[in-house]
Order: sequence, then C-alpha cells, then structure tokens
Amino acid sequence: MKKAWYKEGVVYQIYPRSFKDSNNDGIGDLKGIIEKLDYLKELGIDIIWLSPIYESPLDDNGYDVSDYRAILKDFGTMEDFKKLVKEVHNRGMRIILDMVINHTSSEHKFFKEALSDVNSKYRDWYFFKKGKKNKLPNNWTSFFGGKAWTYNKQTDDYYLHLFAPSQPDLNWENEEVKKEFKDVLKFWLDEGVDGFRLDVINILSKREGLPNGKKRLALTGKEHYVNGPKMHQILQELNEDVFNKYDCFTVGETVLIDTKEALKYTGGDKRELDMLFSFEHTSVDTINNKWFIRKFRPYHLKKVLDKYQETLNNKGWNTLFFENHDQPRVVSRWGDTKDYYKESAKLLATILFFQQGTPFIYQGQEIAMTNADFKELDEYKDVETHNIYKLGREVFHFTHKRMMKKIKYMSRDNARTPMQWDDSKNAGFSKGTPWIRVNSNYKKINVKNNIKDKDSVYHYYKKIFALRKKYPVIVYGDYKPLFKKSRYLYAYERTLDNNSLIVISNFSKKQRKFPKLNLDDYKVILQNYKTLDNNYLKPYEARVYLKTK
Ligand code: ISL
Ligand code: CA
Repeated sequence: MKKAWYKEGVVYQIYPRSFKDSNNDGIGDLKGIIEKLDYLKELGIDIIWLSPIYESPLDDNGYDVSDYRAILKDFGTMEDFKKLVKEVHNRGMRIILDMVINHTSSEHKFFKEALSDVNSKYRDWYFFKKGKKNKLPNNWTSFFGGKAWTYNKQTDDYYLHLFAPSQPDLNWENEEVKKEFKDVLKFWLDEGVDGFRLDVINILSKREGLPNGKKRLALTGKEHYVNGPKMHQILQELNEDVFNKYDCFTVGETVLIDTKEALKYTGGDKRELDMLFSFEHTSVDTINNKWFIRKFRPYHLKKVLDKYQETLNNKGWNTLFFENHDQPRVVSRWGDTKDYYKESAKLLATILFFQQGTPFIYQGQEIAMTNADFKELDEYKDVETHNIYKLGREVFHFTHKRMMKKIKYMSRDNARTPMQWDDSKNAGFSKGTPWIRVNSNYKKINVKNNIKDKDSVYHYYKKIFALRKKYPVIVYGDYKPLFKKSRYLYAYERTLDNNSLIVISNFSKKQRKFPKLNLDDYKVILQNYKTLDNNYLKPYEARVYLKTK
C-alpha cells in the first residue's frame, strides 16, 4: 500500500471557540491554541484540524462563512494565524483547516448582492427559484429540520439552503464558483496549511432541475444531491488544479454514504478524497434520523466498523473517529460513566485506534470528557438543537420532557462545552464568562489531573499514539475480524510482514470467559486493567497482543 504521512499521523480536532481563551473574553482563540501546542505535541499529535476560523456571523458557529480569506475577530488576526502555522511547523506538526464550500453565509457579500439585485451575476452562484402557485420550488427538507427553501421578497423567489436559512447552497455548476473556491483553497495552502477537512463535501452536486424527492421522515430530496451527478468530477478537478500541486491531504466529510461510495472516493484511479468521514457507525444508536434514538448495542457498532475495514482494507483509506464537534461524547454515549468510566473510555480507544486508518480525536476525548450537564434549553447554544426542539414541539407535538431527553443525548453542544484544563475557575479555559457553560465535573475531569494520574485515560491515549509510531503493523497491517458473530467480544487481527497484532476486548458489563485463541508467542503491549487473568475478561477489559518475528 502507498505510504503517506497523513496515514501515519494522528489528528486532533480543535473547536477554537471552546479550546483556550487567551484574553478572557469568554471565547477561545488562536493565541490560546498556540499556548497549548506543547501539550498536543507531548500527547503525540501530528496533525491539528481547526474547525472554521473565518469571518462569520456565527449562526452555525463558523460553518457559515462570510469572508473566506479573513480570520474571525473573536479568534484573532491574520498575524496570529501566521504565527500559529509557524509554531505548529516548528514542533514538527501539521495543520489543516475546515473548508465549507457547499454553502456560504447569507451575510457573504456574494449572497447579499444576489438577494438584492435580480441582474447580479451572483444569482447564478446560488439556487434561486420561483415557487409554483404559492408553493415552494420543491419538497426538499433541511439537515436541521424544516424546509430547505426561504422566500426573498426583493426578488420574489426562494433560495435553497440544505442547512439553516443563513447557509445558502452554492451552485457548483457555475464555473466562476469553482474558480473562486479553487483560489480560496490556494490562498490557505500558500499560507502554509497542510490540507483541509472538507465540510459536507459529497452534497455539492445537485441534480439538474432540482426535482422533487421521495417523501421521507427526514431529508426529503437527498437522492438528488447525495453523491450527486458531477460529484466525482468536481473532486478530480479540485485535485488536478489545486491539491496535487501541494504536499497536502484532504479528508471529506461525507454524509449518508456507504462503503461502495467510500471506496470510489478514496480508492479510485484518480485522486478524489484522501480519506473521508462516514457516519454509518455514529448512527447505530438511531433509527433513520439522529433524533430517533434507540438502545446502543456494541454488536451493531462492530458490524459497521468491520464492514468499512474489510471493504477499504488496502484499497481505500479509513478515518478512525468516534467524536467531533457534532457528536455526543463517546464515553457518555457508548461507555459506562457510572461504574466503568475509565475502563470503558479506554476500551473505546482500543477497539478503534488499532484499526486501519488515520485516527482522529476531538479535543477533550483524550481525558474522556463527558456530555454537557445542562438542565435548561437556554443553556444550549446550537442552532440545530433549537430548531429541533421547535420542530419536535410544534410539528410532532412531543412533550418538553421528551425533547429535552433527546437533546441531552444527542445535542451537538455535548461536545462544545469548554475544554477542561484544570480545577481552577471555568476549568482554566477562561477567566471571563465562557460563551457556553463549563461542565460542572471539571474539578475531577481535567487535563491536570489526567497528567498526574499515571493510570489515566490521557496516559492511555498517549501510549496508543506512541505504539502507532513504533509498530507499522498498526498503521498499514491487514485487518481481519475475529469472533465476528460474538455480541460482546470485539476482537481483530492485524498483520504485516511477519508481525501480528491482536486486539481482544469485552464490550460489556459482565465478566466473560477468555476466548479460545493461540497467543503463545505474543506479548501484551497494552491493557486497561492492572492484572490479567488467563481465563477471564473483566467488564470492558481490552488487551492488545503483539507477535514480532
Ligand atoms: O449533526 C450531524 C451529525 O450527527 C449532521 O447532520 C451534520 O449536520 C452534518 O454531518 C453536516 O455537518 C457539517 O456541516 C454543517 C455544520 O453545521 C456541521 O457542524 C458540520 O460538521 C453545516 O455546515
Ligand atoms: Ca478570547
């Protein structure tokens, strides 16, 4: 398999608003990130991914960009950014930016011009359409719930937004749109960034004429834009004209895809995406839509992850992730925060980060931060959370209690509470008032305590990252699931040359018999309990065995 630095590295996602506030205005910033670079280096991070830092009215916390070449004032200046890139590179790390090119903010000057002037060339940069007899142009619905069209009085027509009304979709059929965004990408590559995470990249190409979609509970219309007609072509073009000219990589955020598509994007003859995020495994505790939650079964997770490993194995390339700024905290979601907090957090790291692919962790995951402990709806800040609450109450007539339960489990704000650095005021995130409330468990769960405690989740993550550097079998080895049918055992083997690595774990609360496996020439290189029993696996026990020869 072709080797590459971005396959060997570990990526750490920073949500700048919530990472570290250097000037105590309650908002994390670039200088705050610079302060913490040594911490990231020490943890074993190779690549930093920043959620959007561009100018934005912040309706969707920066995923609504109003100037793609300017830094949001809350976060600092272009000088701060240049310094950040330099400091990252000085430490032998790399940095990638989040690029949102499916839509701009409605405050972007292109869109404002399109809204106010029927003759503006920018009208064709977006999707404006007349309604039919007081009806919307089509029946598509938005990712955040509700209709995907908003009326504009000045031009007496509607514009398309697959996310919030403040995020109008761009028309990628328009050659000038392509040119503009190729220039934006080059602008940042010339500033020294090492690649991009491409936001909702597989919905750029919409079917001509924007036909009605099949009616669904959620995302009516998706068959007309998910992996749309020109999608592969657009990506190939971006590579030829931009990415291939730099030593950089891309990770695509691809929604609603399957393994077949994932292979096309990452394993085709022509370069499209170097790797991608699929959300099939983060949907195993839901039905159809993230707000219809069902009981989590480890077996379902294993099945999906195995499928990706087996399909992409040595052909495409996987990302390995459980958390990001849109997902709940994994230890709250699939671990056991009550009785096996540390053990389950470590098990979750073990089963994932020894698979084939590039590991991505989200800030705070390395200290097993938990979901937000908000009680009131106003404590949540996320536009999606508030939309869904409204929709649930008004359209589905769900009770307040029922909606709050869903939000508590699934809200994106679970991941967006401030990073917990220490036990001082506001967890050491800021001396001012944080833009979103700090989790009240920060006196216990914080970086300082984790570093002090040799048995902490932090040290466990650090060990995993060090092992990945030491043994190429972890990065490039073949993947083979073991005990595939088992409902509680999560086990697999990786092989490369004469090396074999076996992960074996008990993803359940009960003690289990150790399975039949010949481990004669193997030694244990990682374990999440102090003592090992030859006959049993304890609750959430995970071990990694290695044979080299
Ligand atoms: O929240 C989700 C996953 O559980 C998704 O529906 C999410 O909205 C989708 O994956 C797209 O996410 C990306 O684009 C959005 C932005 O709000 C998200 O933060 C971003 O990750 C629009 O730009
Ligand atoms: Ca600040």
